[in-house]
Amino acid sequence: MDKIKQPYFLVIGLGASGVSMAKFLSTRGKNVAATDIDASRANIAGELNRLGIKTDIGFHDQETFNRAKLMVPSPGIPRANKFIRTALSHGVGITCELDIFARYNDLPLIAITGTNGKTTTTTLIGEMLKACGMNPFVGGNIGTPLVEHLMNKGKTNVIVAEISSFQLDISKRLRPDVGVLLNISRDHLDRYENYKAYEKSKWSIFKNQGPSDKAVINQSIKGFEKALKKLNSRVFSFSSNMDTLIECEAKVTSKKIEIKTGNLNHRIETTRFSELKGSHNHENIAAAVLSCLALGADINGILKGLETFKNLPHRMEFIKTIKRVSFYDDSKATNTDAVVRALKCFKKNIILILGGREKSTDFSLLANNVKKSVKAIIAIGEAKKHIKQTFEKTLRVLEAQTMKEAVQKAFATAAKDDIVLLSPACASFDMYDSYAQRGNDFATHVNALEKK
Ligand code: UMA
Repeated sequence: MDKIKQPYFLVIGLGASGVSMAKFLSTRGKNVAATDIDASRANIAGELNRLGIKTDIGFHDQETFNRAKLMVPSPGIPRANKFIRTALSHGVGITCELDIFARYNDLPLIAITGTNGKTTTTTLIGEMLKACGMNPFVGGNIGTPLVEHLMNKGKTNVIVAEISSFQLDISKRLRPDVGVLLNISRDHLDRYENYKAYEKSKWSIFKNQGPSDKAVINQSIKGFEKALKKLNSRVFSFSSNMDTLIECEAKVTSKKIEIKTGNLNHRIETTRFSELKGSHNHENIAAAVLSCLALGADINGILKGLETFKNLPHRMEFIKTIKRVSFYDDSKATNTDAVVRALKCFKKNIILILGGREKSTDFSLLANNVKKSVKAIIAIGEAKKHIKQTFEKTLRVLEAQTMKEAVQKAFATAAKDDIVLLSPACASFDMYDSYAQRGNDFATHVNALEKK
């Protein structure tokens, strides 16, 4: 890299998050350098160079790291990365998108985290606030980096942000007006030292909150009681368990959600919302309603937003029924807990397409639910062998090299009224660029079955 003006910010990784960050810092008059280890990101370098941003593409140079004032790694790049670690040992500072956003943002912020259901809940909150007449910016881990809002504020009057544990890991300053923790279960164990470290990262969403802030929390999360003692914010809790530590503001049962807070006493009949199936989705609704109420929104507007909500693609998305076999795309289920939730939506007769890239995944966590409702497993991707070893003694496990083969084998195995469910419990990156591409490929091959 040519000589860079000192002092400079070093943006590490030029995916969605890094590109927006480099541009944002540059618009704020900062000296910026950026680097991405992937040579194919060269296409983005030209645009950044024209903004005066120096780039190292296709490699990382330790000197560029060591001479920076502050490093801003993308969420997918851990602090344990060797270039980052070495620079830290040379006294270089580190910050992240959340802290930079927190520094410049002056709007109310609802921040949603949890292992599963983040995107659905974030989107639902956005729809509810719109129905209440507000102008939310909906971004973060869901796809649009938060700093995009800072570059184009428009008429936005509230921020609704999906936040991942990766984003929380380095953050020191994030202080959401409403923080939301939906659930915690085993995920990303390839990145964290252990499960406890992952849990800690999730709970840290509340760490800077004060008495004027609100914390919307699922009481069923292990550690709730301990956390309650440490929280400074006002808690709005929800739960599907009837036996709770403190009175819930939202009680979730199989058919309804009872909301009780202040003078409000309202019952939501969940059977009316077929787009959001399963108790996990009812918890997402409860969290979304409480978050909007915590922000001061009106219940009638909130309910209007719920009425018109359409489920997101690749989350228990019904594709079609062919010869009485129904196909569902749940490609977004990238951990075992999400698969358990999906399996619970059907009573039995499931042909499950499972596999992809593991994240230190323990497939045996699926054993009880697989036993109850799965007839056969079609194993795909890098995890094929591990899946076969885990389940072959209990049920039929077939391996498939491609999604086409998986869909064809699942259909050949299915009888009338069976369900073929893609719910992989793994990341997609061994075969695809994203879970969405994986889900689309599944749907393409399902649609092709009819033409045979
Ligand atoms: N890279 C390096 N050096 C390395 C490793 C990677 O330069 O040592 C580069 C890669 O070549 C690539 C870039 O870093 O070009 C990727 O950065 P990234 O993984 O942070 O991905 P982004 O495209 O910036 O997307 C990130 C989030 N990705 C992750 O957290 C892994 C996106 O969440 C998010 O939507 C986006 O920022 C906008 O905020 C995705 C995700 O999978 C959906 N999140 C995880 C999840 O939901 O489970 C946490």
